Amino acid sequence: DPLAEPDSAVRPSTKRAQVKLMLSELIDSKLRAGDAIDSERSLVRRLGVSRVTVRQAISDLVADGRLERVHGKGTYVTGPRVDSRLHLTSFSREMRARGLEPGTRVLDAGEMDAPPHVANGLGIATGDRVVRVERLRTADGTPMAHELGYYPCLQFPGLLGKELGSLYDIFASDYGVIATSGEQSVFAGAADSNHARLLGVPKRAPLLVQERVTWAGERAIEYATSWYRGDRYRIHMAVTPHG
Ligand code: 16G
Repeated sequence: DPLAEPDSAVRPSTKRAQVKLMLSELIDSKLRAGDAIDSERSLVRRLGVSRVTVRQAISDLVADGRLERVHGKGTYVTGPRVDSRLHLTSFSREMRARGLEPGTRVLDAGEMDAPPHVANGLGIATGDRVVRVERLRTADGTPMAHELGYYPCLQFPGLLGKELGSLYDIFASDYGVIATSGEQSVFAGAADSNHARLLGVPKRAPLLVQERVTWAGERAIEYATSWYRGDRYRIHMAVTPHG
């Protein structure tokens, strides 16, 4: 019975916590992202605990984001999360800083009259022309985020004719525009069928939705919404005393 021989003095007291710790050690030492863990049945047999206990321990690890259940298939070790600091940075830079190769698939790009919410965010008049860019962002080929951004035509003439990889790089190199500040909000969302398909996650999987207005000095240059995979991101922020 592997649970009967504690290898350290601080062994959790409940069977559920013991099985959780054991599985988590197994994940750290022997398994990699994408590997399946043994079936419940075989864990029950190997560990000599009840199926309920195994199920609870697995649920705890799913809740912690270490495992994910794929319906009808099994339970898998999740990939590492990108710890996103709430700094003003671009997707491309954030990924490169982590040794991941950023990628972009332009899903749609065109010019349009700014709808009211976009005009409002950018501080321009409704109907002013904006470029709308919809992109799928990848890291080492894995879909990470779906981004939809609006950019004032007045500030970025000819933007549509460019290769829309890193927008912030284009803004800097081709327009001399550097993002200097932003207002961002983060809220929870769930994948609809479109996001599920684009991001390769199950329908209703949790997403982190981020809305942001980005400024270059006094001018708003971007109104963007990003849908980040909830299983690949953690938003990290430094907190300081208020007032
Ligand atoms: C980030 C921004 C997005 C911006 C993009 C530029 C958030 C939530 N979103 O993903 O608004 O358009 O970076 O990255 O931070 P790029 O230079 O790689 O296109």
